[in-house]
Amino acid sequence: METSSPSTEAAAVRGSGDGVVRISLADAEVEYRQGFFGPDEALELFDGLRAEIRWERHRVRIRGREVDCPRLSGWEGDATYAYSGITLRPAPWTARVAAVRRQIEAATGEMFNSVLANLYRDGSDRLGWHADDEPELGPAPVIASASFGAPRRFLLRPKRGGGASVPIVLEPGSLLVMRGPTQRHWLHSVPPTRRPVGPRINLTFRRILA
Ligand SMILES: O=C(O)CCC(=O)C(=O)O
Ligand SMILES: [Mn+2]
Repeated sequence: METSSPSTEAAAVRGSGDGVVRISLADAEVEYRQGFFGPDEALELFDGLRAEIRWERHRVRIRGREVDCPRLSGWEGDATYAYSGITLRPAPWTARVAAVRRQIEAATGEMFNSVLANLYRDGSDRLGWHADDEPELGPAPVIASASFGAPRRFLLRPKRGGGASVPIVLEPGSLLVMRGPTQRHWLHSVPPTRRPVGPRINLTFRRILA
C-alpha cells in the first residue's frame, strides 16, 4: 500500500495482526483489509457484478447545473436516498451484491441497507471530492467500500484544508471501512489517471436511518 505523511495529519499505516490495517489520521477511523476477497473470488465478482448490476449514468446537480456523472452507477437497497440534488430509487438486491453485503456485515459487525455501485470504465472515469455526510446517514456514518478490477488511487483530505491528501491504492478484493468522525472531518475522491487502467467496480455500503 502507498501512503504519504502530510505535514500535520500524521498518516501512518498500522497492521494489527488480524489482517486489518488501521490508517492513522486525526479525527478519522479508517481501516483497510487487502485481500478481503480471495483473488479468484474477486475476479468472479468483477465479471458477475458487471453483468448483474443495472448500470446507469446518474446526473447530479452541481451549483444549480445538472451534469452527467463521469462514471456509471447503480443503486440497490431498501431505502430511497437523496444526494447531490438527485433522488435515487433503489433496484432490489441482486444475488452477488447481497452475498457481498452478508460477508461484509459478518466481518465488520455493521448492518447496511443500501449500496451505491460505481463502474469506472477507464482512467478518465472519476469521483470528485465529497463526504458521505448526508443527514439520513446519521452523525457518524459507517461506509464499507469493496473494490474489484483495476486498482485505483483513493484520496482523503481534511475538510478544513491544510495538509496534503492521503493516498490509498484500493486493490481488487480489498475492503475499506470508514467510521466515526471520518465523514464529518474528511473528504475523499477517486481522481482520474493518465495511466492506462482497466475498468474498476466499487461497492459502497451504507446504512440509511429511518
Ligand atoms: O470508488 C470508490 O472507491 C469511492 C466511492 C465513493 O466514495 C462513493 O460512492 O461515495
Ligand atoms: Mn463516498
